[in-house]
Amino acid sequence: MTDFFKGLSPVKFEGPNSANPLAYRHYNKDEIVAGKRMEDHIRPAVAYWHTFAWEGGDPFGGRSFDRPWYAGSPMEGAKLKADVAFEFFNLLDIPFFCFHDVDVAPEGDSLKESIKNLRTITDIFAKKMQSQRTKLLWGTANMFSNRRFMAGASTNPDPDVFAYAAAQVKNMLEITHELGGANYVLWGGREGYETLLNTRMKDELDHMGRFLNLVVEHAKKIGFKGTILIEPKPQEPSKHQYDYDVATVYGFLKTYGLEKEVKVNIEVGHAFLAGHSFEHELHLARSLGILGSVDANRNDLQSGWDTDQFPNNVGEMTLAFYEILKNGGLGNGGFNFDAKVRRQSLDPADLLHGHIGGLDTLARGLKAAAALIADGTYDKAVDERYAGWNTPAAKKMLTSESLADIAARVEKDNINPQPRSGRQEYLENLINRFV
Ligand code: XUL
Ligand code: CO
Repeated sequence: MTDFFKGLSPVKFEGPNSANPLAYRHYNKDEIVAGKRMEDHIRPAVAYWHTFAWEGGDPFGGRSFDRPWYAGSPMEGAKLKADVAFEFFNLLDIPFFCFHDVDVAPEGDSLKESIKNLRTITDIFAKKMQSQRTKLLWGTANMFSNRRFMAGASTNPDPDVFAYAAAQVKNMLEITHELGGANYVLWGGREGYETLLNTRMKDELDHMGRFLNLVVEHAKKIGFKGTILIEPKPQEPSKHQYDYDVATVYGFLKTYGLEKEVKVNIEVGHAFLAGHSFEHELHLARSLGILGSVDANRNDLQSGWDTDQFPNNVGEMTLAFYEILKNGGLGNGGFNFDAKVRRQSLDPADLLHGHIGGLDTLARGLKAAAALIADGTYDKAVDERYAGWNTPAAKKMLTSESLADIAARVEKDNINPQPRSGRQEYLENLINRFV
């Protein structure tokens, strides 16, 4: 045991009336909601990067945190960080974590050395995962921080960078597989452009399509049964990113023949940056059959960048869980807290507060959505809005009638549509009854 969390005890469910700030008030992992344990609905994960690798810097200042693993040799630091991370998973009693290769071990002077460092730490993970219940929700390769990736990874004009990125993903995919990871994520932070003046978009998209096909092929070859996920984001760090939003990613997957192979990992803040709501992205993904997993956080509504705050909006999460429940759940996916405490939140306890608040918010959203669906009034209202399409005449327009047939029928039957209320306020009030 390290002494990082000295004096802090495992977080327990104490119920909504508890005033203990280090207890769950709503997240009760074994409680059955809509026929399933709460934990099995949410499948929550700690993000290694925000919680253990991020040092509290911002564009105007460096490190604000002071963690014991900053001192000494980088590999010793990485081992200490791993010990602290697994103690944290136990304290929270959280079933999953997620990591990038570079979050857990220092990069070496060559790919070979980087992999050696990485495997030293992931071997430690593997041992720890035998003795505690923590599992891997997903692994990913960081192909955006190192300066070699400043013009992209698979979309880089330099084929050597494409090759290096391919080698990195091959290794991280294999490690994810060996650790029993449920998914593998690709977020293309620099797969896009800074300026069109130096960019050939079609070439870059073709290279990205080829790269993803190579990843899917390798996953099959090694017997990885998890889901390959693309995480959409419209910009930041690049001015324009190719995986802009769910709709764009679906078009990309179709173009490169991958719509049956790859799903999406939808992040709340990224949806906002794309000018959508979180539920818009979830709804579209489930309609297209590509909803895979979720990066849970929230964005500051006044800022134009990705603030990665912990979720605390029950109304938003209710609408999100409505979509997820209607999708039949997230399958292999889950809720990764892609969220960080603010840079003034220096204490180990702050890491707990962030995750406790996030989990309680998700629990309330889940229960509200389950109650909304069980009540049925809302679904019925939407069904009624589209009920006209159940008539044989309407169905014929979608199957056999030509444009001319339809036009003739409108004249013959004197069809004269009468507008009906969309009842938005009624629906908003109805949903708020369950939040
Ligand atoms: C960046 C982001 C990443 C991905 C993983 O905005 O969300 O942390 O989730 O690379
Ligand atoms: Co994310």
